[in-house]
Amino acid sequence: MEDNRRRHGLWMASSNHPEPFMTPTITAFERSPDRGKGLARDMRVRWALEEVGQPYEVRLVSFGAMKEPAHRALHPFGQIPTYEEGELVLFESGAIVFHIAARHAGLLPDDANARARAIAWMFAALNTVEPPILDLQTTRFLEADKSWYEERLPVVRDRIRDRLGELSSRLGHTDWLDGAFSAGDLMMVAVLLRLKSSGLLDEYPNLSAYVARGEARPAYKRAFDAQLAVFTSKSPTG
Ligand code: GTB
Repeated sequence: MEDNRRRHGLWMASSNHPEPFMTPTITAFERSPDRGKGLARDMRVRWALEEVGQPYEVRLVSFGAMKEPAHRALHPFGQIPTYEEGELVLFESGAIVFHIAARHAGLLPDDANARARAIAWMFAALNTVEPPILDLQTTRFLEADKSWYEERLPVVRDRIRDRLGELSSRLGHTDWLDGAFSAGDLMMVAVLLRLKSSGLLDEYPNLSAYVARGEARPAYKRAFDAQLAVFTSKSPTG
């Protein structure tokens, strides 16, 4: 971590003793609709911060507050997560994770080509794998009362299977997508986790094992516990 910070000139210049980054603040749901399952997109940001060992603060926002001007100044679409670090304000979980990975050691390889490939996997997770998964969630939660729901559901599930099959073939018997664990794996696992309740992941044992490897990482567990604590401390039933 230290070498990477020096390379990017991010040590505090006035100090004899190098200081870490300014503590970033992220936003998360005050009451996540997933009831602490770690499926909201603050989870991937928390995980990245935990992987690189960067402490962070969390500001919880309600659905109402997300749409107020103060939050929209940080996030034009009135969503979470956001990321504030000094004067820098970011939105979009992909951009935030990339920023964290670029500024700290641990999530992107030093080799330039391997680094570019890890970034490509981040984009693949967000642009190629996540969209059909989001379609399934939209269909299940917002379209279940439509006359065509029963016909549409298998079509949407098959589109996900197409992507999972391709990803499964590429992963093969390896632990991670391209050598050592990277931000590409972090993003891919975060995206695939949203399929857990669908049963689709179980059809691809190597992908299930891949997701389990991600979940077994100590940094993932710390991030998961932190977001769960938000839910359990707020839940009327504890
Ligand atoms: N592309 C953006 C990013 O990657 O950061 C998408 C951000 C986004 O969709 N944020 C959601 C949000 O703020 C939270 S994560 N929604 C409120 C709104 O749009 O008004 C999406 C989410 C919500 C709920 C669950 N869940 O209950 O399981 C999972 C994921």
